[in-house]
Amino acid sequence: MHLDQRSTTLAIFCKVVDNFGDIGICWRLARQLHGEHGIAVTLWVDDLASFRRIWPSVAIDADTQIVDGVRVVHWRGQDDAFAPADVADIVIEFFGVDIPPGYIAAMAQCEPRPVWINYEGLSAEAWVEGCHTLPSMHPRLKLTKHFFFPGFTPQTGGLLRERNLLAARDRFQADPAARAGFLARLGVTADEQAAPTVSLFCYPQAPLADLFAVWRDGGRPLTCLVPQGVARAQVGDFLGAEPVPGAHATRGSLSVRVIPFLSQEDYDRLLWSCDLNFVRGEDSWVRAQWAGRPFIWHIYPQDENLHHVKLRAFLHKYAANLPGLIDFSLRWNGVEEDAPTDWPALWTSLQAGLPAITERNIEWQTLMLANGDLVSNLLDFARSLR
Ligand code: TRH
Repeated sequence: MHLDQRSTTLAIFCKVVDNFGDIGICWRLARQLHGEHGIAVTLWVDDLASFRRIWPSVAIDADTQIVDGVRVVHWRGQDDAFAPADVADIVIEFFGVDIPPGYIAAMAQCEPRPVWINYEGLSAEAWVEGCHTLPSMHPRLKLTKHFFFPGFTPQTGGLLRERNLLAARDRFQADPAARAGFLARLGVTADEQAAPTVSLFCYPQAPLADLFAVWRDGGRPLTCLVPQGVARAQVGDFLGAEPVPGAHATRGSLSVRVIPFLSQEDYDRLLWSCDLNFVRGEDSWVRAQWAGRPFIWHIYPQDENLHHVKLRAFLHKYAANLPGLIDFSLRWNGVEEDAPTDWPALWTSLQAGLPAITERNIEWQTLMLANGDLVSNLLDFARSLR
């Protein structure tokens, strides 16, 4: 049976491990599958409160709800029973979460079997290409799961990108009034808007106090916009106040303002509005690449510094000829801390490299566009299995 677009059903199982990346990516995936491909999507989420942070129209007490055409089910546990009729044509387990055993048992009774995909994390490491689309047989049941990896090359699933994203970005960035109105809506004053503006989204252990000191003593005004909840302790220390939306302070050349934690769509507008974006994890990292502005990536920390390998792999591919960006990124991520970090020198070198980084972003986007968008690639792969 071919996966006819009009009748295809798809289920995504998402557990919010910590932070917002899991639900951020799954929600983006679900919206695009439904909105651009007409697929009937059911998104199973365990933590509706986190979901609501990035999409305010989500009800946190509903067992089932329709949000933007996507059926959202509150995933409460592993004990539910399912019939084959409950099983979708395509089943996606995000980051290898354990799908309810009853659902898997029902999958094994379906004829034809559903396409079962383990959606993996994004990495620039070379081994990803060899694992992308690999099959894995279920130990007991007649079921096969396939690994699907986002990535930066044609031998991977590519990057998530909505069909209208770049056109919407270009319209916004070509319209100073759109930026002014958007930032004003967040409480950013005209003076703050007039200075070079940085958005900050990082993990709490970022060396933020050091960077704030460089910006404070830099001699040229700089505005830093921080969504609520980001690096709360260090931002609070700088402000000398609770880092709640609207809290702000200017010390020396640096103005820091806490803005509300934004919807996913407004977060894109923030990235499009700023001259430099500090991003983290996976989804905001990809959004920064599509925003076309220079960005610094704070990678999700892993044990035994495994994330350092992943960071270097990306920097090697993206920033090979941008030494100022590499040096700054490594130190921002706590790599190569053998000698004391000269933050003023790192910031000066990064700033000097911004024109070359902007050039590289244009080239990088062309390369990424050539890989196709992840959702189309995923559907093509799923159809190839049926
Ligand atoms: O929140 P994160 O650190 O999520 C992490 C990473 O995804 C990591 O890879 C994963 O292993 C871990 O979760 C479990 O960073 P990320 O991936 O950028 O996800 C944040 C989401 O929140 C993203 O979709 C952007 C969105 N966001 C908003 O919607 N509004 C905001 O104001 C901000 C700052 C982010």
